Amino acid sequence: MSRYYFFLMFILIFFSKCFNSTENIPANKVLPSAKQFEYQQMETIGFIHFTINTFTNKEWGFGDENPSVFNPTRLDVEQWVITAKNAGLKELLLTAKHHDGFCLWPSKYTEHSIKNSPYKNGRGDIVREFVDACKKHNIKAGLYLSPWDRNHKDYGNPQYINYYRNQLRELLSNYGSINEIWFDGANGGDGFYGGAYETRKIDNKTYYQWDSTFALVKELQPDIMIFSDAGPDVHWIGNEKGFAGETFWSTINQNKLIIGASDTKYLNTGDPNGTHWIVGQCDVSIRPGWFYHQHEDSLVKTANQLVDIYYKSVGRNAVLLLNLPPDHRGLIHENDVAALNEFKQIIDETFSNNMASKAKAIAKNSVRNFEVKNILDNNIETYWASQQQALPVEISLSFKNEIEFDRIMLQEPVHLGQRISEFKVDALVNGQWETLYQGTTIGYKRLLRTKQTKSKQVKLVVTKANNNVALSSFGIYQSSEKEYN
Ligand code: FUL
Repeated sequence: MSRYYFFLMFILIFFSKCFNSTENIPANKVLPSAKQFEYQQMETIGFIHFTINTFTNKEWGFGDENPSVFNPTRLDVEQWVITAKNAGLKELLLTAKHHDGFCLWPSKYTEHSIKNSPYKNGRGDIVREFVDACKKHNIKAGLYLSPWDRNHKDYGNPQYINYYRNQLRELLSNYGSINEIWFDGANGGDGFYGGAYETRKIDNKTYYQWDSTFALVKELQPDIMIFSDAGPDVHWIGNEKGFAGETFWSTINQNKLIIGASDTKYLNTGDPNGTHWIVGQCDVSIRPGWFYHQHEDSLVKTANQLVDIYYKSVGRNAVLLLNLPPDHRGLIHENDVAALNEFKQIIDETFSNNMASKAKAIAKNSVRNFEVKNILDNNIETYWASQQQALPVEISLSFKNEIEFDRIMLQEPVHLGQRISEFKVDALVNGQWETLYQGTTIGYKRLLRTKQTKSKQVKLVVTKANNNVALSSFGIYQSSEKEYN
């Protein structure tokens, strides 16, 4: 009996070794954490800029505002969450405290908060309402806690760091699971500072003692994603337009990054030789400002502008963080909701029909268990991989009947690292190969806008990569008629 048992075990181990997925393909040195991989797959998330500025019509409050002006009359946090959800956003981040220092929760460490406002007669807690609404509608919740605080008397002194960490403790201990914490790098200098009315600049490198603050954050919420100019989990893309670089690596040298003082060009491209994996995040507002201003009601970005941003963020291997600032009623304005809904419709119409799913995929030198059909199954975790490092590598899709298209989607299985740095897409048009697109990086997702093309055969040619080429998706689509209208 036991002999058979051992024999059976041997056979099982032998086969599991033969079919073990990662053994055949060398993984890259720098890889995303499981949580970063999951985070990237959210693709689009939203920002909610809402505070005392909404009522004073400012972008940066000075810190001397009277809490009595904070008085939303029809605040409906669920409307924010439902609006975001309808637009396909998977997470919402709320400005729990912006640079003016006013807190949307009744912090016990300051009087400059919602507890001294008319909202719910001082008994309100918008962080609580927000987190609960996110939970109810199954969307992740994140918080923004501005390090720069123009209200606090101690800002600029070491005591302020204790205050800041106490607030972090409140937010990360009392509100359940928080998916992301957003650390801003701004410091404009002047402020109220407890009545001092002066300019206080800090040393970006030393003042906040970020290392120990990050450690505290992870201690309080081990799964949280930390965003800042320098990561460690997610980094700023270097502009507030929502555009990642056309070449964008999720790898970067963390020691070259300083919160509040990083090279924005470097943040925008990442680094093929980067030592750390940090997801790129493209933040942009649906309006010119981050906070609501009535005079911007006619300046809401159009659905087509949002679509363009989508191609330049999600379509360039980054996550899109779109700001939707509620107005003084406490609602996301009708114009914003309309633009967002139309944006979602265009994206859905474009990407709902992947013509490649009817194609026959062909590639030479596949590694066993990583067959080329894996690029057609809409699953980032399954992929085709090349047995050899020799380049170029070609993956082609052939169709029974001619297809007509103008959009292409490519994905690398980035849980094995980011590899490709030069590629082109060709199509056979009237018997001749034509190059539709030449590009550099692909990463988690690359979306290509090509000219309108009719063809029966389309191929991806990879000419540069830092390891065996692996591809998890090759999709072909026709853009919605609503685009550019
Ligand atoms: C910036 C801030 O100064 C803006 O007010 C806004 O919050 C934006 C997202 O980040 O650095």
